[in-house]
Amino acid sequence: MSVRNARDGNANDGGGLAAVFAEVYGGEPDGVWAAPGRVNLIGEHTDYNEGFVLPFAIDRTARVAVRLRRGEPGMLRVATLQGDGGRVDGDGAGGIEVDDPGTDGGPSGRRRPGVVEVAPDAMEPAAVPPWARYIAGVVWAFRQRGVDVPALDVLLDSDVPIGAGLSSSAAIECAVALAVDDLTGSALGREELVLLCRRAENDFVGAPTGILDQSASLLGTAEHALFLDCRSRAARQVSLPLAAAGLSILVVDTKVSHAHDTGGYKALVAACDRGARELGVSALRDVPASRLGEARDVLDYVAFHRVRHIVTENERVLETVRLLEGAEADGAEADGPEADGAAAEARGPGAIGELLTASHASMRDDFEISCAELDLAVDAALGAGALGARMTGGGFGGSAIALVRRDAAGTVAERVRDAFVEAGFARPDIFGVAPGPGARRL
Ligand code: GAF
Repeated sequence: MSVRNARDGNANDGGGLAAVFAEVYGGEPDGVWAAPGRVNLIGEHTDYNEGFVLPFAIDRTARVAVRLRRGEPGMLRVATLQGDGGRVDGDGAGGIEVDDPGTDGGPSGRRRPGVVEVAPDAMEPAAVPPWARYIAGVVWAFRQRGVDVPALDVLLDSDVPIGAGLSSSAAIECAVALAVDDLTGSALGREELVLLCRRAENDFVGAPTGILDQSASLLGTAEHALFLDCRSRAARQVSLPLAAAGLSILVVDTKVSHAHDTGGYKALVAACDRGARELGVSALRDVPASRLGEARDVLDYVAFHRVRHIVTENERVLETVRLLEGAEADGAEADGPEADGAAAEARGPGAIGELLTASHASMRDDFEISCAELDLAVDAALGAGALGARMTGGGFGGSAIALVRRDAAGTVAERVRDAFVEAGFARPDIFGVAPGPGARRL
């Protein structure tokens, strides 16, 4: 049995999107920009605790065709090829005007998506349908920063699955941010765009998230994971030569969907803040493992367990980086599939499996953000020979990842699917991902 690649059957190149843009808005876009989703290899919920993360950009992207209508006041028009995004239900429309979607399709033969119009003085979350908030929020954040963004037409498409814990929303934000940065000449630079997108997500969408997702999407590079210190924002590319090591990473999208602007994520942030306050530090990053005994004595049950996850997870990230960089330092020995044996598995990607699995246990037991489907995905993958497995992303659903030997990928996927059928769960979507390039103009 084979495992399909992430891009099979759903890629939409820039030219295709530009052609649909012309049908929808009339006229060519100024360009098409793409930004990837991410898999977080390890380092979960450490970002807003000023700790360490190690995500990689995946080979699935959100793409936006964009045109500035220079000289026109700042009306934003947005449309999407995803789902029924262009259509909003009666009372959700607020101050938005929604075109009737065409039914005949244009030369592309596809149904023309509806266009949502957002007047500059109606630029607030309640006036924008949920899918469009990530676009409007970025435009709003540019304007808040004093960048003069004129009227703008945007057409979105994406093959990052929504609600799967792979940062479909950050991918949209980053694609739009790069487009607006390029077209307005604001030249903020990628590090600033990370912060701007986070602001859009925190203050416009209303999700109190950290900088993990936007950093992976904007700063990621092919064949590498991004080691990021979320306090100093120092970033380093760490080689992740999966194919050369004879390895793959499988994503198991459980189809249990999650959202971070709802209560669960906010409660976690609040518990971490409480833990930090009661331990007298500005962020949990500053709690060493040697203080966990004391933390157990002074904190309530919930705060202690959240703190313990953050403290141990930061250590696991550092150890993962050590193992990956140790292999890099070994140099030539890591070259080629021939190096798969004992040496490659003592260091390098083949050596990080146990850390991934320990991270999952910590999220399940201390952070309490797993669910039956994620636990089953992890257990079934490990039972089928995966080197390590963990849930990835914010939790409460979404995806698990499994580090597997390439030649065992099909078997692992099949065993996970069988386990889901046996448990009576919905059929998961299972696919391979590779570390791909960060956001770019197509
Ligand atoms: C979500 C958030 F958006 C990130 O900032 C991060 O906190 C992650 O959950 C958990 O590691 O993806």
